[in-house]
Amino acid sequence: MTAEKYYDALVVGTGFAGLYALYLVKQLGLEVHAIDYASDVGGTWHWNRYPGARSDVESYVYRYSWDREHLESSPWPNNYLTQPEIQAYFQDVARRHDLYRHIQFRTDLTDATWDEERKLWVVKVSTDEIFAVRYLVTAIGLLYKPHVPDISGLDSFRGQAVHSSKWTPDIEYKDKNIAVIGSGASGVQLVSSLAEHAKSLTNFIRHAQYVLPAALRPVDASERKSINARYDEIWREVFTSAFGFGFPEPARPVFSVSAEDREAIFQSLWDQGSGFRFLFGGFSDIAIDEAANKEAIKFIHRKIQEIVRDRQKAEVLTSSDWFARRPLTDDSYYERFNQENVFAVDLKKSPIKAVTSTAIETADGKSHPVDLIVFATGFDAVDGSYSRVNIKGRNNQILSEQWATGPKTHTSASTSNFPNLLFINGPGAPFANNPPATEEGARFAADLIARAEAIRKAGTGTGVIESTPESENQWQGQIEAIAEATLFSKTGSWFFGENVPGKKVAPRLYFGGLSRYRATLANIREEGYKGFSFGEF
Ligand code: NA7
Repeated sequence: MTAEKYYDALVVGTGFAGLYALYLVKQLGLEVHAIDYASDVGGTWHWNRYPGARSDVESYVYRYSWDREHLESSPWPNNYLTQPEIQAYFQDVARRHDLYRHIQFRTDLTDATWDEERKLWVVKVSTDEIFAVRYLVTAIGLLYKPHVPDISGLDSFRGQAVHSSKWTPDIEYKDKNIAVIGSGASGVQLVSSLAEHAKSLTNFIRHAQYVLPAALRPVDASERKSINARYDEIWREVFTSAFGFGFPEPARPVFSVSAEDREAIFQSLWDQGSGFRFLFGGFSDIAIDEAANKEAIKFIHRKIQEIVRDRQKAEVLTSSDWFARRPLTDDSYYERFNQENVFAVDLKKSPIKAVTSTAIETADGKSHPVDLIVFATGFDAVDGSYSRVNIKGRNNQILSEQWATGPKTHTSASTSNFPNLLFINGPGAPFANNPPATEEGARFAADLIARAEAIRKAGTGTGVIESTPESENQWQGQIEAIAEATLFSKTGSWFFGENVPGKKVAPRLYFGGLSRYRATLANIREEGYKGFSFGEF
């Protein structure tokens, strides 16, 4: 039998959330170990390495806020970071803070069982090792488990088929007939980059989206210097804003200004770039008010008409949904459809019927010859990252069964029946710029552990962290009420689990904003960690 290896804490995942959690738990003086199925740090940014993969949050706030020296010195040449640049940043962070020696790569979490008697998690991993740990800190990503639709005949396809998050550098795409299925953040970037080299590229689109320009540009030394000088102010603004993207979020409703001013503001947002900025950086009510949303839609539709010359392609690219999904950002997606070898297929009109050995056949009788199929079809998101693992809590409760009617957590940190199991950036996390949002979650998890350790060491309790079902219902109630007040709830997406057939439809993220989330956590701390218990005697 394999001997158990004991650690005070095990951190699972080494993306933004896990790497910082590892850093913080290490600082508590605990014996901490981390595992990651990947071969290096980076989380999402390790896996999503398709051509054109790039962050759509500006470089100066797409990073950690807490290492001032690194913040000011780590290189970023453009206003948006590419996947290789982000991966290099993670590697640098891990090296600077001596984190690598705690991380075991190529190791997947498969099972975790709570041992009530010993008050430990017994964790099994893909290497057949067994860990016994007091705290199980999971930072396993919002978007990890690929969603690949079940398409008839796919097995017979003789070309290459790959999900966007499984792209490898050896995949040949130059001079190939390429199909990109999906038009979310990944699909849009893939179309934009692959079309440059493809023999032909066809984007199969079920719901067209709204793609705003990035306005990608170099950042020179003087701009960088002025950003460095303002970092305190920048992070203060980030952490006290609703979405944390580094731009102001005016309180001005769309119809509080004249039509002429509105047009000028939309144009300025368009020129500055970023889908997030367009949604949140000009007006306060685009994501919540139908009439306001329609004004934004009108503007974007007009841009599509202006850019895309072929009327039929433009029609396929024109969404009839609310502009209230995750906003998309890309400089050349729409332009690509002016290439004669780039096509757009409307899957609502002509669904995919089957894949043959050499083509994708659609219901309108057309056969689209294809050598490479890229499934940019998204993920079994949020709780999907957990349902692939067998997690058994108190009284043999299975986590995926407890969450079958939709996941519930107390402020995204923990869930009842699963003592000392902590989530960072899991269900109930704030919808916001990811690095600062995960920083909040990681700091809170570390604070919970510090509190539990203090109680345990003082002998006033077991130090077993648990949230109450009441506190979870309250948090989920807030999540639902806020989501319901937004147009996000009126457009299907992974935010609600609607992208995966059979998945319980329920809001999975907190749309109340980063600053409110931060304030909630601060109040909980001040009120003696209200809603959590620590096994006090
Ligand atoms: P998304 O945003 O979930 O997009 C997935 C896309 O794939 C979207 O266009 C879907 O169409 C499409 N899709 C999903 N299933 C199918 C089937 N069965 N047939 C055709 N098309 C399908 O995933 P991404 O990887 O682009 O982005 C995920 C996140 O990563 C993103 O939010 C960023 O935060 C980074 P639909 O719109 O559902 O009709």
